[in-house]
Amino acid sequence: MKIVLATSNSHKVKEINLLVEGLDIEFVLPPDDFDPVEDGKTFEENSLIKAREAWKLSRNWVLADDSGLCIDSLNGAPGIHSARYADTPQARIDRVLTEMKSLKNRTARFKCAMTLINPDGEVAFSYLGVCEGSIITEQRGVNGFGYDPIFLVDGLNQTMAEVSEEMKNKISHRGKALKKVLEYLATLQ
Ligand code: ITT
Repeated sequence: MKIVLATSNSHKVKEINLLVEGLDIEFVLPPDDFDPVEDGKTFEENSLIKAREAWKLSRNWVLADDSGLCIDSLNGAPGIHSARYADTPQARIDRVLTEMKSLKNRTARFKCAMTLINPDGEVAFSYLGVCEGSIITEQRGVNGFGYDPIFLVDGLNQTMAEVSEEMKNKISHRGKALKKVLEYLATLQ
């Protein structure tokens, strides 16, 4: 089955297709005019906004994900503003490290809200994947993207940028949410 991935990020489509290799599922980009206004207050709301917008344009199965990093001692920031916390990925990391300079509590989590909409436009399934960890004081590792180099994964002595891609897919907020979505899709066959 074909599923429209409600994103303008073609890298995300490539990545997610690797995860469904061997299954009868292919993720595709939405039409070019996909440009949702992500003005929700939560990951779940923004995920639903993206999913609805992609469904309006395609009337197909649609999967949307909205994700980000939530840091307890920053009252949940950068949260839904993760992608825009500063101009570049490095500047976003630097901003977090500066804001946390004197803070003792370093606990944080990545969240990923996935929303699956069926061809009738109904929400068929939704799930919030969470990955617990803490923010270290100096970045480590070169894999992954975004805030991965400063996120130490709970239970591992590695940052998300030090684990392999395969491992990240197993333990990450996005990997966990996708697993649940695939379990749901398997019940339809
Ligand atoms: P679309 O909305 O078009 O899908 P986006 O890049 O804005 O693309 P998100 O809203 O899901 O996608 O991502 C928000 C930001 O959260 C992302 O740019 C990263 O800074 C951060 N983030 C999300 N998942 C992450 C991960 O696995 N590792 C590191 N940072 C992550």
